[in-house]
Amino acid sequence: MTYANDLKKAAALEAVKAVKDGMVIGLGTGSTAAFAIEALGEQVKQGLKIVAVPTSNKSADMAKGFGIQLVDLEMHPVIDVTIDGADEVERDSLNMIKGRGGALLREKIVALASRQVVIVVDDSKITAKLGTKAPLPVEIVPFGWKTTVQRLIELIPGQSADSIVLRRAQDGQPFISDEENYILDCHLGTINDAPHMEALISNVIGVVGTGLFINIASQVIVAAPDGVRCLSNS
Ligand code: A5P
Repeated sequence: MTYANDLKKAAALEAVKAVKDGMVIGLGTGSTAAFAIEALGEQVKQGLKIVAVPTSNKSADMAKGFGIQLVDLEMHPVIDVTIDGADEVERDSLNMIKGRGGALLREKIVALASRQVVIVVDDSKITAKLGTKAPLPVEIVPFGWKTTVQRLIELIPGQSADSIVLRRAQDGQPFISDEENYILDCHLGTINDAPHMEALISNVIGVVGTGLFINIASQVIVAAPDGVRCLSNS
């Protein structure tokens, strides 16, 4: 295991301490959340009784492999605890950019249905301002996608065709999300007012959701070389 993976695992193991018998758990997506799914799988084998709502087909497959019972939001509209990763976390606000793994839409739906959202990251993800480490993913419907890109370029100051890029799969075809949409990676630079940017982009016709998660994290567990710490707004 690499050192980076050691940190991700340390954060994930701290997060799963919040999980108790009888809970409905939201399962995040990405390499850090995967460590949490694995740890929960081990606890389920030891007798932990939970049901879980996955945020992606990939996490669903992984959870099934570990013997975790999956349910959906129709059966369980309120989730007790969701454990998920992030691409960037703003230190003071705990606002985030998510969606590098393409699961931003389901991740946001699950997070907003959760009483508690525990984010697990290594310390490389912590930033003073969003937009400095990761592009902002924006999920859009495929129909008329170039028109949607043009609207975004016109709407967001300083943007061009080079800064708003259609995500592509390895074969060069457009990347398709689990909800069968396209994803734009928006290289906006520093986002000074994340709530305003979220409102601006969300209002564009064709946009299904953005990777800006505003006031959603309950706590952020950060693993660093000198130990694991918990950031919280409350
Ligand atoms: C998935 O769509 C993302 O939101 C992930 O949660 C995010 O990319 C973090 O992934 P890693 O833990 O692999 O960095």
